[in-house]
Amino acid sequence: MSEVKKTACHFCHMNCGMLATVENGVITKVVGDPEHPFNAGAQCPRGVSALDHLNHPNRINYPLKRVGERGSGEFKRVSWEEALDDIAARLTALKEKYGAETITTTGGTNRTDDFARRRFFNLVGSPNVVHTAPVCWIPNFLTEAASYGWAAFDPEIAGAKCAVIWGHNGGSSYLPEMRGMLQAKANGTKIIVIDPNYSETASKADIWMPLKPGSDNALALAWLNVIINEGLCDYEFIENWTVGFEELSERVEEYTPEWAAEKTGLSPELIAETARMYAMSKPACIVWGVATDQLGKGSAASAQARVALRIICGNLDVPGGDVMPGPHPTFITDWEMELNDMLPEEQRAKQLGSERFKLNSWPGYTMLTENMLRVWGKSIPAEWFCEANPSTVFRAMATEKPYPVKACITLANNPLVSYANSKLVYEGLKNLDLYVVMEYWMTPSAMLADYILPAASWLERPVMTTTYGVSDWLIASEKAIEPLYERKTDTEFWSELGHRMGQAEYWPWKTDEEIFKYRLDPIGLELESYEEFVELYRMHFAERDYRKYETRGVATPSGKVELKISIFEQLGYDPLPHYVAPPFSAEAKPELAEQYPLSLVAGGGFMPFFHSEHREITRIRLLRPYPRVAINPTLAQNRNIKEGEWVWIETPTGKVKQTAFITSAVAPDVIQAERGWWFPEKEVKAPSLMGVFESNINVCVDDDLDTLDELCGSFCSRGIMCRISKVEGND
Ligand SMILES: Nc1nc2c(c(=O)[nH]1)N[C@H]1C(S)=C(S)[C@@H](COP(=O)(O)OP(=O)(O)OC[C@H]3O[C@@H](n4cnc5c(=O)[nH]c(N)nc54)[C@H](O)[C@@H]3O)O[C@H]1N2
Ligand SMILES: Nc1nc2c(c(=O)[nH]1)N[C@H]1C(S)=C(S)[C@@H](COP(=O)(O)OP(=O)(O)OC[C@H]3O[C@@H](n4cnc5c(=O)[nH]c(N)nc54)[C@H](O)[C@@H]3O)O[C@H]1N2
Ligand code: SF4
Ligand SMILES: [Mo]
Repeated sequence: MSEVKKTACHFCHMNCGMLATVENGVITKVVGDPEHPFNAGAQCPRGVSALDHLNHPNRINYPLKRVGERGSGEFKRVSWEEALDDIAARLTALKEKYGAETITTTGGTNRTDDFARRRFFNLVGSPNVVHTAPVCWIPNFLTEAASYGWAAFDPEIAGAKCAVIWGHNGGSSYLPEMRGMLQAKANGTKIIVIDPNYSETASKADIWMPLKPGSDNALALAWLNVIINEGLCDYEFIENWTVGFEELSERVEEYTPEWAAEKTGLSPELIAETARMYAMSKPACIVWGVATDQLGKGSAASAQARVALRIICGNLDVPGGDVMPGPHPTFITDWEMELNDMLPEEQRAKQLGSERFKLNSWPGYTMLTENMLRVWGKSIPAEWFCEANPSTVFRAMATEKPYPVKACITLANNPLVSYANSKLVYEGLKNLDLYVVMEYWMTPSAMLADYILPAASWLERPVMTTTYGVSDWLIASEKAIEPLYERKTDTEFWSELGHRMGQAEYWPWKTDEEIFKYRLDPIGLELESYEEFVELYRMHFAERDYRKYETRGVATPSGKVELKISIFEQLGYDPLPHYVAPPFSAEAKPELAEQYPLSLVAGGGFMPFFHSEHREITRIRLLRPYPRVAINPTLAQNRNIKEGEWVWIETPTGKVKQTAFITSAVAPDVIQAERGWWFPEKEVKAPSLMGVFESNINVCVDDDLDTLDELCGSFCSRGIMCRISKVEGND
C-alpha cells in the first residue's frame, strides 16, 4: 500500500511543505510540496537529506542511562519506564531538598514542544527556563512590544517602496524568503542591506552598507538625526498616535552622520543619503535580523533606535510597512496553553537574573502582558519572552550561587556549542546532580548527561507552525509514520514526566494530534480529527487588518505608540534611544586594542548547516567538511595565510582554529568565523567531547555579566576584539 503524507520539514524555521511517500509503513521518498506557500516544491540540501536523518546509524533510538563517569561516553540501554520513573523520583527529591527553582531546563531554537516545557515547569514551580532567546530575536521583539504593544513582526516587502534588511541574511538563513525579496526588487522595491559582510543577500541589494561589526546602534541613531533634522517625518502620525517625539528629537541631536561615520566606518554622505531614501520611500519596512540581537550590551538600545525609525516615518502597521500581526484570535495560542498563573509569585521572584535583566523576565513580562491583554485579549508566551538568564544559570550550576542549581533538562539544544563561554557551560553541566538530554544524536552536551532520551523527528510527528503564537496564522502538517524504535515526541516526554510528578490532570491528551485538535477547535471548523484539518485546510490565516491602533488602541501604558518607552522607565532603564559602545570594541576596551587588532563576527547562519546540527550527515558534510573563517586577502597576505590553511582565532576569552576562507566579502580588519562546530567523528569522551573545544567559536565569546545587554542579558557575538595566526606544524 502506498500513500502520500503532507509533512513539513523542521530542519530550519521555514518549515517547508514536504510530501512523504509511505509504502507498507516505510518512507520511500520525500519531495518538496509544490502547493505549500513557503517553498512551492523546493528543498534545500538539508531538506533533501530527510531520509538520511531519519535512518542514520548514529541516531539515538532507545533511552540511555550513564554507567561510567560523567563524560566517559559509557551508557546502557534502559526502558522508558525505568528512565522516567528514576528522573521523576530524583527531580522530586531535589525539589524537596533545594526548592523547585533548583530544577532548570535549556532549549534552543524554534522546535515543536512550544508550550509543553513551560506548562511542565509552571506546574513544577520553577521559573528557571532558559533558551538561546536573548541572542535570537528577543531584544528586538520586546523593545517593539514595549513601544507599540506587539512586534511589527511581518514586514511587507512586497508592497514596500524600500526595504532595509538589517543584520539579516535570508540568502543563507531563510532561503525560501529570498524569492519574495527578489520579486519585490523586480517590482521596484529598493533594497538596502546593512551588513559588514558581502552576504548572499547583500549581493542582491541596491545599496550595501558594510558597517563595522556591532556599530548598528550608531547608524540607527544617525538616521534618526538626519530624518528629524530634515523634517522627513510623518508628523500626522506622530501628532495623533505617539508620545515622546520632543524628547527623542532632543536626544538625537548629538548623533550626527559625522559622529556615526567614525563609529561605523561608513561615510557621512552615505549615512545621510540612505536615511533620506528610507524616510522618503513610503511605505518602507525594516527587516530585522538577529545580528542586532547579538550585540551584547546595547542590543535593546539599538532596537530602540530602529523602533523609533519605523514610528516617525509612519510605517507602523500600514500595508507595505512593518505590520503587527497580533495573536491568532481563535486558535488556542501557546500563551493560553502555558498555565503561567500556576507559577506562584514567590517562585517568579526567584527567577535567576531577573533582578538585573528585567525586560525578558518576570518583571518586564508582567507589565507587557497586562497591556497586551487589554488590547489583544492574549499575551505573548512566557516561553522565550520570560526566562532566566542563561549566563546567570550556568554560573549558578558551576558555583551554587546565588543558590544551587542541581538539575537540568536539555531538550532541542546543544548548550556546549550554542551559548557563550563554552568552558563555563561545561563547568556548569558537569556539576549537576541530574542532567537529562532529549536528542536525535550523541552530541557533546548529551555526552555529559545522566539520561539521553530518543527524540522523534519531523517525519515521525505532526508539526504545527504557529511562530510561538506571536502571529495570526498557522500551518499544520501530519506525521508520515509512527516514531521508529523507541523514539518519542518532545511533548510526549513532558506529558509523561508530568504524569509522574503529580500533573496528570493537566495532561489529558494522549497524542500530539489530540492537543492540536483541542487548540484548533475554537476556530469553528467542526473537525473530526487533526488529520482532517491537514487534509482539508492545512493552514488558517486570520483576517488581517492594518492600522489596528485606530480600532483596538495601543497596548502600552499610555495607550499611544511610545517613542519614550514608559515600561523601560518603570523598569529603571533609559526610555529613549541612546548610544552604547559595543562591549568588546577598541572603544570600550582601548587597553586591549593593540594586542587584539581585529574585529570578530562570531556567527551568522550559513549553508548547509543549521547551527550545530547535521555535521554527521555525509551528503551535507561533504559540502562543507571543515569550519571556515572568512579573511580578507590583504589580511591573509600580511599573516602569510593561504586558502584552506588552519588559522588560530584568539580573543582574551579563548582560542580555537578554523580553516581560512580568503574573500573580499569582509574588510581587512574584520574576520567572520562560523559557529556551531564540533566533530561527530572525533573521540566520544571527555576531555575531547568530539572536539567541542577545538573550533567552536563560543569558546572565544565572553559572557561576563557586565558585557550583556542590560535589558535582556544577551551576549555579544558581533564585533569582538581578536587576533589570528597561522596554525604551525601539528598544533
Ligand atoms: N556565537 C554565536 N552563538 C550563537 C549564535 C551565533 O550566531 N553566534 N546563534 C544563536 C542562535 S540565534 C540560536 S537560536 C542558538 C541555537 O542553539 P541550538 O538551538 O542549541 O542549536 P542547535 O545546534 O540547532 O541545537 C539543537 C540540538 O537539538 C537537537 N534537536 C533538533 N531538533 C530537535 C527536536 O525537535 N527535539 C529534540 N529533542 N532535539 C532536537 C539537535 O540535534 C541539536 O543537537 O545559538 C545561538 N548561539
Ligand atoms: N542555514 C542556516 N539557517 C538558519 C540558521 C542556521 O544556523 N543555519 N539559524 C536560524 C536561526 S535560529 C536564526 S535566529 C536565523 C538568523 O538569521 P539572520 O537573521 O539572517 O541572522 P544571522 O544569520 O545571525 O546573520 C545575518 C547577517 O548578519 C551579519 N552581521 C554580522 N555581524 C553584524 C553586525 O554587527 N551588524 C550587522 N548589521 N550585521 C551583522 C552577518 O554577516 C550575516 O550576513 O537563521 C535561522 N536560519
Ligand atoms: S531546512 Fe531547507 S527544506 Fe527544510 S525547512 Fe529549511 S529551507 Fe526548507
Ligand atoms: Mo536563532
